[in-house]
Amino acid sequence: MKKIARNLLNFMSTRLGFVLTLLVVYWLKTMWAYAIDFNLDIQGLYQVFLAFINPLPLGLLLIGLALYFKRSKLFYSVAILIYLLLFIWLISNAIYYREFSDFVTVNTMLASSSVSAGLGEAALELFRPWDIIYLIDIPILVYLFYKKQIRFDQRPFNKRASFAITALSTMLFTANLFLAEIDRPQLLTRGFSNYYVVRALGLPAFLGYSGNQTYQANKERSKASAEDLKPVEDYVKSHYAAPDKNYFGIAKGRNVIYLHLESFQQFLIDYKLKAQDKEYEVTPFLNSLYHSNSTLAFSNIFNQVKAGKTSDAETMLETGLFGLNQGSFMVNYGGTNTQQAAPFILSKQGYTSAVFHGNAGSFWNRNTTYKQWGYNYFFDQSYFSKLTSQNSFQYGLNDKIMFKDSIKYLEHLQQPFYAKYITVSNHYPYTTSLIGDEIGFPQATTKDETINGYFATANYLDSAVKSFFDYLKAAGLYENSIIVLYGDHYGISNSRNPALAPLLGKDSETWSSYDNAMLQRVPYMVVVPGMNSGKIIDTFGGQIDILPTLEHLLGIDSSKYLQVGQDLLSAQHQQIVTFRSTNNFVTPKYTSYSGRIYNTQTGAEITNPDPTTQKELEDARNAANNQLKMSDTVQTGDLIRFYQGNDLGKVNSKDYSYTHSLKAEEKIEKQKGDQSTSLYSKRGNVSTADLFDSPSYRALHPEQFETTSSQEGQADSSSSSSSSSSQEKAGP
Ligand code: GP9
Ligand code: MN
Repeated sequence: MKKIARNLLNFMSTRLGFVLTLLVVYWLKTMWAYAIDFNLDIQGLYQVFLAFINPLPLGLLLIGLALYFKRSKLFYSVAILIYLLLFIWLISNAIYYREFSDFVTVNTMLASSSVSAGLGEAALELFRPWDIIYLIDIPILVYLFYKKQIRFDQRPFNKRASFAITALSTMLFTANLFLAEIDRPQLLTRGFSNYYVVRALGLPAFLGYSGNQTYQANKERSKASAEDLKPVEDYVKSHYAAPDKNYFGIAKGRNVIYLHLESFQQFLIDYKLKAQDKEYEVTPFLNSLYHSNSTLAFSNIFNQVKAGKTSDAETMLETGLFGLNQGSFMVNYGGTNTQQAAPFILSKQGYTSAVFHGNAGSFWNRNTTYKQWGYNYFFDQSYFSKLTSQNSFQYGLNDKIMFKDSIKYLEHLQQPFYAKYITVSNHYPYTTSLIGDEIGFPQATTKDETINGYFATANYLDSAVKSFFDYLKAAGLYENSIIVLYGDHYGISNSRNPALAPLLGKDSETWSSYDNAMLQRVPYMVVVPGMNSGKIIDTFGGQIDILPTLEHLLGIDSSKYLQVGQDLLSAQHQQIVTFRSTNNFVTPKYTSYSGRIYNTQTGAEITNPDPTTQKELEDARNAANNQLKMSDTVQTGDLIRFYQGNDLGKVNSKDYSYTHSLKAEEKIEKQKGDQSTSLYSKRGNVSTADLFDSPSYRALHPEQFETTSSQEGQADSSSSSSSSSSQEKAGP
């Protein structure tokens, strides 16, 4: 035993031995941080393996650089310095993570105020007794040197051997990258979430990744100037679609509740799945909303997302601008660009805003982007039930539980509020086995497992939405709210569509790009309780048009905002829907998709367009491409920072914090006293949490569900609610 220790100390007394010692200590500390401080959501052996090895390649590469130094003093100083830098980076992240549930990015460091917000005064409070583990190596190493148990090695390390170490670690890092890409394709280009990168590649690589992101964003940004705004302002002015008088302001002052329907495609609406010789209606509740005369339902709205998927949909709906051609806007610019987003615009009308989402707050960089958008609250996974294998999957908590858990926060929001629920259960891989009590809806029987599960998870989402509506009615929130539902993007990708074809009554063999384009339609429904003139509207439009539509419904003049969409209810709405890829678009007449042109009405391919058709196609193509171009100059140039065309002002992200949100809500209720408009206050400080998912409530309070003549406009949220006749009629 003694001999082994002696040998070990002798090895540590060589230069290579010293480098490897530091590497092993750094590795151990990283493992500790992964296990204790970070929530990396590591699943399966493969990810465990990746996390286990990832500190080593770059650790060796960096500490190994010291070996190039000949002089002993220099070698030891450089090795220790690099080691300390790695260590400081590790512990800074560990501490920062405790407050922000995210990693330190180069952006956060540059905007040092927000780092100090996390690491300044509060830093001391953030230390935990067991942090001693992070420091324990230092006295031990000092002691061993002091006692001459480890000696300084005066012999310079062979240059070629140093080079070999560099080459080896570079190779290991390349292998690490390769393995990471297998686990999560497009890990670095799509930038899903910071913790994905850390989990797969480690913290030093994350620093490089985040530095590159900042560099790329700043490159465009620094070239941009106020001049660049001119064409955008002209564009916005000339594309302004004036509101229809019949709709302008019909929801003024009401709560706005967005329900983000994950991966939900329009074809699910009214769809019946044939299984075991029976037909199963997949989404009965959403179908009832679709046909209700309280709903403005749209049948030709296309998703316009690209690699940013959910985050692209959010970007469009919140800011009226597109996501990027590459990667996610929220990830690359969301936390830094000046933006005039819906929550901020509505705050000027007295709205309080909140997001509810059952996944980690850092996914898609939401936690920083939402601050730039002016969201007052962000209730992420950390606010809800603890995740178990029964109640969640890799993208977070099951929707029903998220809805139920949200009530205790929702009821404390000051009204009117702008609240968004981002569901997740209907997300790839559509594994119903993970939705506990909801197993039962049949699987489809194609040869593609992904397609087979899609209907059951959509059915689960449908019933989750229904329980939420039941709650809204029971709690008296329904009448003075509008509920907007939208699908964010496809659930079944184009490559799987031929296998889906038979379920849609089509032939896999003749499935075309036209069919793919048509499947990009997603639901968009605005439920306006009390309104009786709801209908299904065939206007062609996209997600980019949803914000101006909402603004007009709420009676807000949208003309002064730099948004590139158009109110879908306006007579001036131009029906040219651009996909987030150049030259791909749909109009009621033409569909241009994947390099082919079709007649939108018949689906027939147009191979030899006559001159008139050619001209019309060119006009549509230019209009579509121009819309993207305008949006891109604003987004990549961060142009809103120069914009003087309205008096909205700028969000100060430092005004927002997403920790201790319930306390913050309660504090406002207290301050406002009798003036508090939260549901909780209005109901005499009684919680409505138990009204969720409780069918018995209906039996106890039949008077609240009786058909009464509907009242337009606002209803007092504290009085008993009454469902509008139209809604009742259409209800399932
Ligand atoms: C994750 C969820 C999914 O939080 O919003 O994002 P997606 O994979 O659909 O882009
Ligand atoms: Mn999504």
